[in-house]
Amino acid sequence: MESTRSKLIHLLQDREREYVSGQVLSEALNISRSAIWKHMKELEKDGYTIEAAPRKGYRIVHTPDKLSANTVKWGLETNWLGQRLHHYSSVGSTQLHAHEFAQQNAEHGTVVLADEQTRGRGRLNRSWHSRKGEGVWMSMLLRPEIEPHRAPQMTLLAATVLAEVLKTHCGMKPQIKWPNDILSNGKKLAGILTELQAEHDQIQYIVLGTGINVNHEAEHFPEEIQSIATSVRNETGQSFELTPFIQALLQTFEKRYEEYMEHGFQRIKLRWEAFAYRIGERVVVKTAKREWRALLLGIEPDGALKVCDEDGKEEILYSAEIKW
Ligand code: BT5
Repeated sequence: MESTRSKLIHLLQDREREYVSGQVLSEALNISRSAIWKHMKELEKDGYTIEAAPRKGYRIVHTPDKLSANTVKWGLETNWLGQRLHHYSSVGSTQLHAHEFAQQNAEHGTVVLADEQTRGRGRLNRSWHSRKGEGVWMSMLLRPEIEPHRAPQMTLLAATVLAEVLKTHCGMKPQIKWPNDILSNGKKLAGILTELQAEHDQIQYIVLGTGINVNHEAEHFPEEIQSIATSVRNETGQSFELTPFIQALLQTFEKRYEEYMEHGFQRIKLRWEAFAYRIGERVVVKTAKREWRALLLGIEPDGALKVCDEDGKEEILYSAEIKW
């Protein structure tokens, strides 16, 4: 059902605003004209407005704002990312669904989206607040042919994509705080969670989760994060439709991912540096064992963090948090 429907959308989309006859559609999809009609009724349930004219056929006159697999795929210019897309109104965590799909051999590029997460998660079992309809709560299933030790580069790659789209699509000036935070004016706008499944030195798959606060008003955040969290709307005074924003994210991610696969991390590093937060400044760094003041020197060619302590001793960190 799903793939016929997305083919149907593509056929109508190729001839945007023009009628496509039931005969043409039924031949292209190899289904009866009454089956076409049933699909049109399903699309209407998703919020599409479809005009059916005798002897002319069908055309889509309005694509809904409502998030659904169909609305995201309508007009999505990617080759593989999000071409298999699952949308839910409410889930515990999109990460869990993506892991399940991965274990059922779902394809590279499968995307899981939800309007709301009731148990959204951050790193180290922290929770991620995911209010209904106001943000992008999305997990991508990736099967990159890279060594497992390079997997953290995916987080940095995703961070540059988020920053790039927030800049071009929303006119913002976001900053990336190593490794996985996107900030605006020092407050957290988005977070990334990269989960890896590897065996025998080979990546089985990666589930890359992104949470972006888009249309929240300040008071929509729970009290405990009100002083640290922000949203696109909070920062720009404008609300944004989620569908085109998600499409821009998927399109940009696919482009940058292919660039990374072809040319390696170097180009991503340059982009990352253009958005980097507090490079050359003194910060507090925290690892599992200690917390200390250090100068943030930047990132290494492999994406690791380079800092210098107050005695001038340089250190390269693979896992740490920049506190402030
Ligand atoms: C992250 O963790 O920043 C990763 C967030 C990833 C969320 C996505 S949403 C789609 C997918 N499905 C999931 O279940 N997760 C992924 P971390 O660096 O550990 O930051 C977590 C901390 O950020 C929390 O302890 C809070 O202090 C804060 N926080 C929680 N929700 C927030 C929000 N909506 N906006 C800003 N900060 C938040």
